Amino acid sequence: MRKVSFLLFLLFVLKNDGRLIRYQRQRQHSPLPSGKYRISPTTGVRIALPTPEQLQWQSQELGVLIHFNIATYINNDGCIDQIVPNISLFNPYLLNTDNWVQTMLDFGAKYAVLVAKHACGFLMAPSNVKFPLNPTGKIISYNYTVDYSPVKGLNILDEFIKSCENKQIRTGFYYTVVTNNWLNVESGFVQNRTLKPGQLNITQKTYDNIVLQQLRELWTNYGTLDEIWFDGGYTTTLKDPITALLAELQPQAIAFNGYGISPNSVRWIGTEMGVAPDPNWSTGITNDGGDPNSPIFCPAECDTTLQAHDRWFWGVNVTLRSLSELIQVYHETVGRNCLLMLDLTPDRTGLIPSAYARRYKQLGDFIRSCYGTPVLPMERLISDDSLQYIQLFVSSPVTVDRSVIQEDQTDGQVIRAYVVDVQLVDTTNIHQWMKVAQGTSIGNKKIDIWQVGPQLINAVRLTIIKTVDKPVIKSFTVHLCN
Ligand SMILES: *[C@@H]1O[C@H](CO)[C@@H](O)[C@H](O)[C@H]1NC(C)=O
Ligand SMILES: *[C@@H]1O[C@H](CO)[C@@H](O)[C@H](O)[C@H]1NC(C)=O
Ligand SMILES: *[C@@H]1O[C@H](CO)[C@@H](O)[C@H](O)[C@H]1NC(C)=O
Ligand SMILES: *[C@@H]1O[C@H](CO)[C@@H](O)[C@H](O)[C@H]1NC(C)=O
Ligand SMILES: *[C@@H]1O[C@H](CO)[C@@H](O)[C@H](O)[C@H]1NC(C)=O
Ligand SMILES: CC(=O)N[C@H]1CO[C@H](CO)[C@@H](O)[C@@H]1O
Repeated sequence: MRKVSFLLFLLFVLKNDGRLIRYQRQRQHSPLPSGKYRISPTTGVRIALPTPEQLQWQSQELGVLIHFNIATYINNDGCIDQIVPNISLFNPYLLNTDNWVQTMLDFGAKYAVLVAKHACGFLMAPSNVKFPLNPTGKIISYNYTVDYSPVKGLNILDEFIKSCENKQIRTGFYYTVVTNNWLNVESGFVQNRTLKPGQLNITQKTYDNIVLQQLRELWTNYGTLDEIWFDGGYTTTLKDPITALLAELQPQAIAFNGYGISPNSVRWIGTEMGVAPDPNWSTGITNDGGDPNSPIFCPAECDTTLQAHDRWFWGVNVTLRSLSELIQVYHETVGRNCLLMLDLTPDRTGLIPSAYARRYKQLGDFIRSCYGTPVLPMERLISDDSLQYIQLFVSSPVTVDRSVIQEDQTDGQVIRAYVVDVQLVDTTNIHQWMKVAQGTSIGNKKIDIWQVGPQLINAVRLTIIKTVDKPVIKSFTVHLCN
């Protein structure tokens, strides 16, 4: 009991009823336009401010990127080498988007982005776009679409959106602007090389018009989109028109690779392995761990595969990554302030193979059982200056092996360094704390699995040791996981 009174002497008690700390600062919603920064009143440094959309997006933590397209029907992961698969191959005769959504729920995904068009050029939606061939000028329809395939009439994008909306999963589309094998386009440009079977000859201007018209169709016909993927970006010629189209049709959408075209941009972490660097900041625009001093809020997304060897489309006889590897991926992405966007691959029937569905559920079950319910303290204490958070378990000590910290980033990410230490149950000296974790970036979430292993403790303490403004901790919890 002496330990408790010592702590109470030092600290200001906020809540002792076992509920979360209520430390909601009264904040006026930022009058600044989005994509801006503020000047810290305490240190004078620039602090990048998120848009409400970016904050909401970051809090989702888990999503899926659905690779399903004509490349599902060939043994080449994404039509590498200018391949144009025969349209009659596309035949998902059992397609059921509710089946996809069940897997998303089992995993815990809050959002789903569907590949509407990948490198092959095949569009999974009907399209009214027409364009002239080079050099004849003959006008043809963009007919490399689902409407000219064996499942003509099936509106996969509509079904996907409806199934997701039924379960409150947010939605978006992926449309590669820079590659289109059918139209002989690579790196954003129509190539001058001998056409391969199935390829057409068009001009660059025709191609740019096709992209803008199809983006308009995708961004008009399927309601409000939450995330739009610009894989590989866009050419400088298309930058301004795409910016204008986004502002006109889907201004709220998060734009992956979208710095410069949308205030709601997020960045790629730089690898497809499912590992974020530590530290990983919510700010900065480079494809790595970011930059705490950047005045641009642009958090990172970590996309990676369930199938082994970086395989994105469903493949014959492909092995899946093990559960333990995927758990590590979770810790090295979500646990390092990155969103984990796991690939989801319906097979050639249009369903998620059952072995795949089981692996997603195993990962979801792990996340729910490990992190779903924290070990609740008897008391939570917070220092006046918000630099220390303590949880007390004194009358019933607990064994825990990890801590999870979340920073409230409404006014920007401000914490620059922290330490977590514990008071062991057999501690005799009340000043004696043992360090179990330390780090720099927190952001949306930082998970620290303690190197020292499980510990039987009376108290755990988070100390913010460096910050550029008064910190606001959204949550600080401890857990015990197998
Ligand atoms: C595509 O496949 C269909 C059905 O097998 C075939 O009839 C057609 O000739 C093929 N088209 C091309 C261009 O190879
Ligand atoms: C698409 O249009 C071109 C040009 O008219 C034609 O050669 C091709 O057969 C059409 N493809 C399909 C699948 O209808
Ligand atoms: C395309 O390649 C051909 C053959 O190499 C060449 O004669 C022609 O000048 C090239 N056209 C352009 C626009 O580069
Ligand atoms: C496309 O047509 C133009 C005009 O005839 C020609 O110069 C060019 O070489 C053709 N491109 C390809 C890849 O065949
Ligand atoms: C897949 O595995 C089966 C059984 O081992 C084998 O017969 C088949 O050839 C494999 N297919 C491919 C594309 O690797
Ligand atoms: C500020 C900082 O720590 N930046 C690091 C972010 O991550 C990249 C990639 O690992 C590092 O190169 C940076 O130094």
